[in-house]
Amino acid sequence: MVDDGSDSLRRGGVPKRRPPSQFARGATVTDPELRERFAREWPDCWAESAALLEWTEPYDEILEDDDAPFYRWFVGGRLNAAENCIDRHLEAGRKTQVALRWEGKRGERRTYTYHDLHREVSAVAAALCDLGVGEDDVVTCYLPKLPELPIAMLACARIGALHNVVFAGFAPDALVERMADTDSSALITCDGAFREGTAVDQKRKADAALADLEASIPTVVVDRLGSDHETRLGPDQYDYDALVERFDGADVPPVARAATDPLFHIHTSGTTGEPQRMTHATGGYLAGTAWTTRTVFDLSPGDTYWCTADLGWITGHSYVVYGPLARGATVVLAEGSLRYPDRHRPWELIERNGVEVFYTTPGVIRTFMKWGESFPAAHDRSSLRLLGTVGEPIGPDTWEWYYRHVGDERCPIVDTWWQTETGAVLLSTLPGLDEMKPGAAGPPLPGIEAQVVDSDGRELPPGEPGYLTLTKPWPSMLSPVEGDRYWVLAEYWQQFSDRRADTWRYFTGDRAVVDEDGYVTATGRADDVVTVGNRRLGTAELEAAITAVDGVTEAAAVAGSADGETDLYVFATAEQERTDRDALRGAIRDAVVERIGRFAEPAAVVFTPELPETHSGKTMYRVLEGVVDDERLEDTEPLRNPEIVGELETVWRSE
Ligand code: 6R9
Repeated sequence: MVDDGSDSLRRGGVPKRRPPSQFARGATVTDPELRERFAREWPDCWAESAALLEWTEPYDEILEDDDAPFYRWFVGGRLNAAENCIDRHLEAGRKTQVALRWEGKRGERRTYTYHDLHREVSAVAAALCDLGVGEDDVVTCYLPKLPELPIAMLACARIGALHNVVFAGFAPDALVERMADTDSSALITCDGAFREGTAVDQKRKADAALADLEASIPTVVVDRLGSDHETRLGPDQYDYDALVERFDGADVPPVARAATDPLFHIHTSGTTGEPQRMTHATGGYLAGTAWTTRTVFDLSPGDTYWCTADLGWITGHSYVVYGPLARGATVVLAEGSLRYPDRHRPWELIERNGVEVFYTTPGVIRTFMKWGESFPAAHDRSSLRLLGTVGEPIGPDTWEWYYRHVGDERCPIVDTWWQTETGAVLLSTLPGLDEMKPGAAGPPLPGIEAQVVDSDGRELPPGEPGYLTLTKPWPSMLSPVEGDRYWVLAEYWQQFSDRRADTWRYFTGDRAVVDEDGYVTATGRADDVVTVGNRRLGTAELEAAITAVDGVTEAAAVAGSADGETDLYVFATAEQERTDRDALRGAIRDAVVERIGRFAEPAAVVFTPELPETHSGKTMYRVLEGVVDDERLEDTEPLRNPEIVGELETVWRSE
């Protein structure tokens, strides 16, 4: 049985849902003409996003396109991101409001008011200056989800240094690569972390990387493990708490940065190929994140908000730190796994903190689904007002479960499409205004223009899958440093632009389909391809054919050469009730043959409880390829669920 979800998609026939009226009545954005107005007044409309910030010097020009596609936003303006995220809230009477609520893995709780945040950020900023860090220097932050991480990021921003956050789970080699690539002049890390109860040595990894870098780099070490664990500090290594104590009360005036000055570097997710260095500019990035935090996440000053993303991912930058703090919200930060000490943790966190807006990935929601609805049902979730999802397509079933069992059908869901490169959400419904279509992210936000095109760059009609492109620049867009311009041009701008006509079109790297109402469904990366029998196949299409089979929840297709010849292998997860695996296998083969062709018939279909996923919720194909080719993957640290590797090897062997 093939459940043809894609046909209804083509017709735009997915059942729509109106925003729950209770939400719509109190929504921040209620102007039904917003899109039209932004289209009419583009690019001047973006002054509205800049108006959410405090400027040290006003800008002269909203958008300068002389050097397109290296657009410059809010030219002439000056501002400081940390001042916008902290100081101005103190002046606005929010000194004692909680800015950050942290919950540690061992049940610890720490609360920072905006005043506390100001004090500690200033102390760390003073310490960094004392260590020789100056404006435009780069500081790598290699920390897990501790309050010291957003504090370190904001301390950098305060003095006009760039932060470069590296996911704490990465191995020393990955850290070396990212530090060298950004020419980092300081490092902030910690002694260790607790993983499911046991202490893991973080500093050893940092030390290994530092030894490799062969340069003396001042290193600040946060004490996470406590007094039971002795940490030896080498030369040029400093204890974080001692520095904070020493510089407590320091007055560090925020450095007024040009709007076009860089705020940070971040590397794009390493699902495939080399990590790529991205850079965001201070003014446009902050305007874009603050604007979408208001319009998409409906956050107002004082609202309580929880996003499960790691801070090493762009989502953690834009929607844990900069957007919500620029809005003056209360941000919940939860260290560690959502299943530790037990599966009640996420719901307890929501209940205890009165979380109003919750933002996570389809991967996390699928995990919640597997655990069952009894977990959320056991807790008071009445504080929730809005739910969000990001990182990969969310299937209609997962969407419905989230809507019903987490949001009790009273909370709209924003399915937010965006990328490291875009800095902020670009496709999403406006939660108080737009109808929702489970499975489709939504129309472009006001001021954003998107088109799905064929390989020649011609716009495709609704229902026809193609490449997702953006035809107008936007404030939070990538702002590459001089040395990155060449590859950025080649990677994102070359493919679909008409340079002679000076019309620029940004290529997202995604495949997508748009429906008759202008709702876009991003279906997967265009570059996730497998080559079988000399044919390049998009994994997105293959997987869509497979997940359309009734009973199949997720699928990943990889090429491998288990038997000496290159073949296609499918890894799939099935609904729990479906025990008739052989019948399902048959249905999957039939679906692939029918939709793609006989040449693509998989050599094997392997069922697994979960697919290996990165921390940002993307299937990690390398792990599956390793299983098929019998190559042990050494570095499982980019994985959210490393325990699945052993399991995959077992199911693979028993095939
Ligand atoms: C924020 C983030 C970007 C890629 C993007 C796309 C996928 C993100 C999505 C989505 C479908 C959504 N993606 N949001 N696909 N629906 N709502 O994820 O950044 O790590 O750079 O990944 O993620 O493929 O191109 P990043």
